[in-house]
Amino acid sequence: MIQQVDLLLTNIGQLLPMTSTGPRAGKAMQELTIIEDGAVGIKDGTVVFVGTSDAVTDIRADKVIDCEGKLVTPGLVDPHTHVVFGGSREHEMALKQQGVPYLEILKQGGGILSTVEATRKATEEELYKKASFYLDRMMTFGTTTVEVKSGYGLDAKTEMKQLKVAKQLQQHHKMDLVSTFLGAHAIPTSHKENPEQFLDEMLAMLDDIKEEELAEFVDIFTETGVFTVEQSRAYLQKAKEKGFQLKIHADEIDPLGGTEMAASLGATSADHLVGASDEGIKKLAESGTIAVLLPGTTFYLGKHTFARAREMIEQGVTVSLATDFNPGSSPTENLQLIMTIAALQLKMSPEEIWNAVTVNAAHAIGRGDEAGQLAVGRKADVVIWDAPNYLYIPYHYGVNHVNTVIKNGKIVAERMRIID
Ligand code: IZC
Ligand code: ZN
Repeated sequence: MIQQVDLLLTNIGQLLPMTSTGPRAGKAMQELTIIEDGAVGIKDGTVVFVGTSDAVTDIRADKVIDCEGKLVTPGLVDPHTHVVFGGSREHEMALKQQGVPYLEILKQGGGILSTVEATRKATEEELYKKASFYLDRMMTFGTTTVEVKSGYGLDAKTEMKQLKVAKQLQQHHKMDLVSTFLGAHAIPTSHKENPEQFLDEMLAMLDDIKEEELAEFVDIFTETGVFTVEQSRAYLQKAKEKGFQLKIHADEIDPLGGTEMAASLGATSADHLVGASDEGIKKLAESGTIAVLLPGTTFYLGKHTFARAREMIEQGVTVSLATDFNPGSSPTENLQLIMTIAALQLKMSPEEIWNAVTVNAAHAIGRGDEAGQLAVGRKADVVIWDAPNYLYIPYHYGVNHVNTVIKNGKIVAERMRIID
């Protein structure tokens, strides 16, 4: 029987379907199926065929793309970003060069708090336009699903403004977004002496956030000078009771034990984990809490000690990777660059890296059934890369290897062109 499709990709050099029944943990992260001389058929925004080119004789297509031996993968998933914010922090680079630590800049009212000031001043329209620009750029780099956090308001009004902008982006931007409430991102100057009261104010927002469907996850920055493990545990426990899934900024700078706490609360993910203890790693493996590693942040903070990805994988942890795109510690939309840093500094293999930015990243944001895999019946989020094989993306670094991005079956980005 002849099958009619809207779009057919043929002559794919290496096709990575990334199909997996669940997240890939530990040694299973090394698994990678490669279809050579592959083809993908798309109809009504959905994948209807994945296989080899010689099997497509009875498929008719409105449009055919000859992939000329290129690599084709699912759209990338970026499971940790702070895309909605006002202003920027380029002035902090000189402070960093002078050796002023990230947490010291924050303590002096800069860092996150300076972004809070700019975000409070910005209108909803301004925030929407700015975030939309960054999301467009992410898409041109091959990302088709993104998690986005609030946390630059630190008061009910501005947190709501950020969450509403995220919801509007969810509804109108081509990117798929998953929203996280990070009201507990820093202690605002007004509550310096009373962080617990501040956390209560943030908790008081949860019913409205739930009712208006403004966030699926609740996150907290557990760090020296920000929130303690005890405060974080009590806060997250209450969020969990209200039906939210949990994420935690854990052990990013100082090893406080946020990793163990994340695992014991059954968090969906624990993120950063540079200072995670042996015990913390063991607990992640046991609980299935996904480790979202952000090596671009470690690199950008000028640190030399990276998260212990090798130990995590050897112990059976499910590892994912994200940009942590934010105006302070990781101003980049480029997940391909993070893949290179993961190879060089986390010593992750190319196979582990591809699992980390597709199937595992999707599971880290509760989208395991939707994103991160190219399979019949799933939405057609596909990237054609200007690369002959999957090893090539982490290898040739700092540039954009995207040839074509397809989102829900439609071409939404094409490679940079020189205009004569
Ligand atoms: O704006 O600095 N680490 N939060 C926790 C951040 C980095 C974002 C920022
Ligand atoms: Zn973050």
